[in-house]
This record gives sequence, C-alpha cells and structure tokens, in this order.
Amino acid sequence: MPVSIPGWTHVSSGKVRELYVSADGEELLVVASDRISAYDYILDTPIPDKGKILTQLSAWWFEQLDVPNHVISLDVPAEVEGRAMRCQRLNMYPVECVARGYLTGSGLAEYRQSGTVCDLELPDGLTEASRLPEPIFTPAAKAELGEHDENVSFERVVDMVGEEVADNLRTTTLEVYSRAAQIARERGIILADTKFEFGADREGNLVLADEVLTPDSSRFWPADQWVEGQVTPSFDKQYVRDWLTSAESGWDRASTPPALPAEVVERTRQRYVEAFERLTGVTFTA
Ligand code: Q0Q
Repeated sequence: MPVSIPGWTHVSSGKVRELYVSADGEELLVVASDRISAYDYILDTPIPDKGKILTQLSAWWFEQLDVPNHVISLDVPAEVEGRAMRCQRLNMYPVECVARGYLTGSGLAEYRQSGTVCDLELPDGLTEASRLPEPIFTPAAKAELGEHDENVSFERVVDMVGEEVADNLRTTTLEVYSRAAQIARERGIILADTKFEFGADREGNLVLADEVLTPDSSRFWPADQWVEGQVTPSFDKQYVRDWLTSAESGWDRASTPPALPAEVVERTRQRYVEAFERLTGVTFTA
C-alpha cells in the first residue's frame, strides 16, 4: 500500500515506483521505492536505499544533460525524503523512447528473427552484446503493467504523434543517449541501452520526463566484463539473478521468487552505491 502523503493524491503504481499528484493538479511526485524486479517478477525482498540511490542518480543526470526536463525540485514531503522528485505535469507521449548502443534483449531477438530492429536494417553477423555501428532509436508502444512493451517502427511513431514530434523524439533520444554513454564509459560503465519518456508542456515544447539513466531504465554493464558474443553481467542485478537461478534458492522460475539472503541484498545495495558514486563522484549518504 503506497505511503499516504498529506497534500498529495496517489494516482499510479509502477513496478517499483509510485506517482502522486498535487492538490492543484499541476505537479507530480515521482517516488522510487526500494523494490527490485528480476525475471519480470517484483521480488518480496527490498534493497535498502535503492529508491534513494536511483532518485539521486536520476537527479544528477538531469543536471548533466542540456535538455529541458520536468524536474521542479528535490524538496519533497518528509515521508519520501531523498527518494522523490517534484515534477511538472506534462502531456506524456505514449512512446517508450529507447536508444541502443549494443545489441541484446528484445533487440537481439528481433535482429535474429529478421535482421532488423524496429524495421531498421543492421549489418550481418551481429551477436549477443555486439556494439552497434552507431546508436539506434528503437521505440516501443507502452504496455500494461506487467506486460512487455512492443517494439514499433519509426513510421508507427509518426502515426502516433506526427512527423515533427517523432523526429524530435528520435533526435533528442539519440543525442541524450550518446552524451550519457560517453560520460558513463569514461567511468568504466557501458550504457548498453536506455529508455526515456517525454511529454509536452502547455506551450507544446518537448520535455524529458520520468526517471533517466538509472539501472532500472537502462542496461549498465561493467566495461571490463564486456565480451562480444557473451551475455554481459548486469552491473546491479547480477547477484540477484545468479542467486535466483542457483540451486540454493530452489526457485522454479514459474512462481514468485523466494526471499533474498541478507548477503545478496547487501551486495546488491553496494552495487547501486558503487554505480552512483562512480558516475557522480559524490559519496552516497543514506
Ligand atoms: C507520468 N509516469 C510513469 C510512472 C507510475 C512513474 C505518468 N512529468 C509527468 C510524468 C512523469 N514522469 C507523468 N505524467 C505527467 N507528467 C510518468 C510511467 C508511472 C509510477 C511512477 N506516468
């Protein structure tokens, strides 16, 4: 049950986040919980401070990026101190704006099926974790909670939002991804792909929204563990994935996963702290 926050009305739950609207309807409070998902399940065991770490990371990225964004303030109600952002309410575009610099996941599956991703021709001979010749825009239509988004062509996006906005979504997505990937790579982290969400303000300007460039909205890989052709370990979730698929967990992969051992929780928390500190250069304080 989402926490009750005086002056704010809860309006929506994501897998690991909650959304509230202000009394005047003009502001949103985006709250990050300590929940973690793996293998499309929301695990029963929280990762302490995960919501705070990812909110502070997202806020840092918004400051690094020279793009209009929806963040108003980190001055939020005490109930969600450190794990929420007050944001400008926008008219959201129904498009998950994904940028990929490397081929994996649904992009790789589509490529193996058709040689294309979102109708984009790619070179022959690509494999798991191949670095793409240049980053690509691979939009998806938003799915209901719990369902996978559906990769769509650029032409489909044009049909959804019009050519000018579609062009702007693609250009801005690729520019922001490339800048962020450069910053991350300088710090030993590969930003394999990421998902942005955009909205329009009252004047129709494109505004970057949601969370940005966190391990929940992106694939973060340790650069020193990347080997083309092999599944690269997730910077943040590999301990959880490895334990869940180990004999020790006894998980059958068909039901809700078991509670995580304290050691897996602590090592996973440390990975979020490490990602935050390596990227931002700031020491995380809970
Ligand atoms: C908006 N969401 C995401 C979500 C459930 C977050 C609507 N600035 C905005 C934003 C943002 N960010 C949204 N709507 C209007 N203006 C974001 C998917 C969903 C919990 C947290 N949904």
